[in-house]
Amino acid sequence: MTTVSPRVGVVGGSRSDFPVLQAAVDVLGELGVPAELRVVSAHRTPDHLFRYAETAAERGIRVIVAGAGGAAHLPGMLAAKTTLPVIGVPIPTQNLGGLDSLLSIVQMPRGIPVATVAIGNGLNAGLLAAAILAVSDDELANRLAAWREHQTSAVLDDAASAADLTRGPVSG
Ligand code: RP5
Repeated sequence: MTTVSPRVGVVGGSRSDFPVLQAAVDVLGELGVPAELRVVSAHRTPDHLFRYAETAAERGIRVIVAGAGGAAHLPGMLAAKTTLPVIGVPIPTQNLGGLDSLLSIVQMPRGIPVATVAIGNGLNAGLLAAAILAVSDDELANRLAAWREHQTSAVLDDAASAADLTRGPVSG
């Protein structure tokens, strides 16, 4: 049996982050990009975080998507330990709606960048990871362009249906 090495490492601070992060894994799957989904916690498993970051590139990982909620240090700490691009996903939180996660992730100090998507937007994290890989992968770039075209058609179809509804039933 041959196993395909993941090119994108999708990690969350807790399994409770997985519903948001699954959207990244799913769209990467649609685009034919192998991805893994793991728990890596900055606070509960800090040594594991260091190991993950230090070994990611040699395992074939090219981009890391990291979701965390609240005191969301996971994306920043991963970025501090690897030069692979890191995309942070602010996870929605119960008391502060994920604004806490967003501000924790987006306010990185100079020298250690983390790309940050909108609160709860795992889909965009997956698409951005694919776009980064597509820079050096023409076939993936074509699949990404097709994905975008399909999205555009779906939006136009919806708009056409909505226009039909506002016109009401055809008489005569
Ligand atoms: C963060 O704490 C995780 O990223 C998660 O979003 C949040 C809550 O974790 P659980 O209490 O659900 O495990 O580290």
